[in-house]
Amino acid sequence: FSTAAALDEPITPPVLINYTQLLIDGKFVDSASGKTFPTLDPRTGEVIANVAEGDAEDIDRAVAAARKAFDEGPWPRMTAYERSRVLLKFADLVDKHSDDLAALETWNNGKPYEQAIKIELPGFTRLFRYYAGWADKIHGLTAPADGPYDVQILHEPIGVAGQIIPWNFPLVMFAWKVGPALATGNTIVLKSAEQTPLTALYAAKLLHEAGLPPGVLNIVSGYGPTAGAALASHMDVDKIAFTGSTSTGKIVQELAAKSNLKPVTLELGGKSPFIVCEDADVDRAVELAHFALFFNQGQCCAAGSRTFVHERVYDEFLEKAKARAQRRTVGDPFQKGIEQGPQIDSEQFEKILRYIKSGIESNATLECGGDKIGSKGYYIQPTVFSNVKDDMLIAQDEIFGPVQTILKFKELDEVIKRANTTRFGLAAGVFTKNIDTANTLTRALKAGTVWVNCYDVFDAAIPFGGYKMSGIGREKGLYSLHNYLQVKAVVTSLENPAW
Ligand code: TXE
Repeated sequence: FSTAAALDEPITPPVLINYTQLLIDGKFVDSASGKTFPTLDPRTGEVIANVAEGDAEDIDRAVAAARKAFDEGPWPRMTAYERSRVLLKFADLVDKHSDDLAALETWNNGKPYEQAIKIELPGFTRLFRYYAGWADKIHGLTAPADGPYDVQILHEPIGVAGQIIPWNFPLVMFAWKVGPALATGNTIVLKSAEQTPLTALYAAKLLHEAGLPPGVLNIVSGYGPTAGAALASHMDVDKIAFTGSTSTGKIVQELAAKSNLKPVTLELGGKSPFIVCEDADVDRAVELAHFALFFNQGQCCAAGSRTFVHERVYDEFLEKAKARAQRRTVGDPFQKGIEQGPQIDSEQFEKILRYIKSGIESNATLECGGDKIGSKGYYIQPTVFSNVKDDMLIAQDEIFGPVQTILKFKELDEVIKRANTTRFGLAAGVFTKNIDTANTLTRALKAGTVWVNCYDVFDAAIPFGGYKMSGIGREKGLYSLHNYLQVKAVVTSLENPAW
């Protein structure tokens, strides 16, 4: 991987930062307190911009704007076709600005520019186009009744949606939340992650250029315990959607319950198994397991972070997995051909190094990596542990970094049990040529997504979410529409009344 010397001279990002204020009621404004907070470059830890810091008072202003836009229109009263056209126009504008958005995403998050421009920007516009397609296809239902009644079941927008997103995929998370909420006619207050506030502001500006009326989408940058908590506990917010850690998800649900019982959807952490069966083509299994764990610096909720390998192929797999990790190109994410950039911030960086230490102390075998890279920023060596046991911390907790833990198994029943022995249930991977093995595993694994001979396939139409403590509800696809719709039954007597 790149040398530390190369990392000491970061490439100048090819983009300017134009939007750093809060976006409330269609206007960029300072925070009520006038406070700002620094947003950092993960390559160096240096400040790249100071951003308006929203807190409870700004959330109040944003919710008031969203409420007015919902109650007085025009957004919920525009035809669904008109709403759909705004979303389509927005997607076209994002295509035009995709270089800037990708550069900003890389600068603020540290992910490889090639990943941002080739995977995340196309995924972002695809998702908005998908939900633009749904906007005018949201039908109600009718139902039979035991009597002379006409029953209509209407699907109405829920109102003001609060949305709290994390830093690992700032634009993609924006799309998963904002796309379905707008398609169904809601208004929004979105709190971005404090580490990555920049692309949400840029994207929201483009949505306004595409014709979104003021107040429909408000963006409040700021911290979780202040701005985030104010949003989750707001009495005038009708729904809250959150993506982040399981511990913060619990807080959000509690705040929602203690305020106005707003419905909550949560997309939380994971410790997903990736199971390599005895019949696997080892080279392909190694490559896929590597991608499943190391993609996005290992900062994926769905990361295949427990690599279970059948004993018959274990030794060969281990040797090749180690060689693959050692070949991984780590360096300045703006450089071509780079697979891995820095971790998001010093907190995550330290947390990952602590888990690596814990793996060594618990007598897992450190096959490669295990240390930071360079003297600046948050780069970590691709790390592989073998001889990992189920009860080790590195096999139980979400590390959220480039640390692969490899575990050996013998029987299918045994691996099913071990794979499911976790408080999480977000995703799972299965690698086999045997259809019976695949069918057995896909039915037995307790996870919201099971990928067979593939991983991290995130199409707009495929629902995503977790079993157990990985979350509540599903995002993307048809399922996300229901998160933002109320159901109203209208029952009309068919009798000719006598009065
Ligand atoms: O998450 P938080 P953090 C996991 C991952 C990571 C760990 C901690 O394991 O190492 O979480 O990361 C907002 N009320 N994931 O600390 O705190 C916060 O401002 C309301 C998994 O960054 O969950 C941000 O916008 N909101 C994950 C968002 O919650 C609050 C992605 C996420 O931050 C709040 C990220 C509060 N009291 C981390 N406190 C995934 N599922 O993909 C914080 N927030």
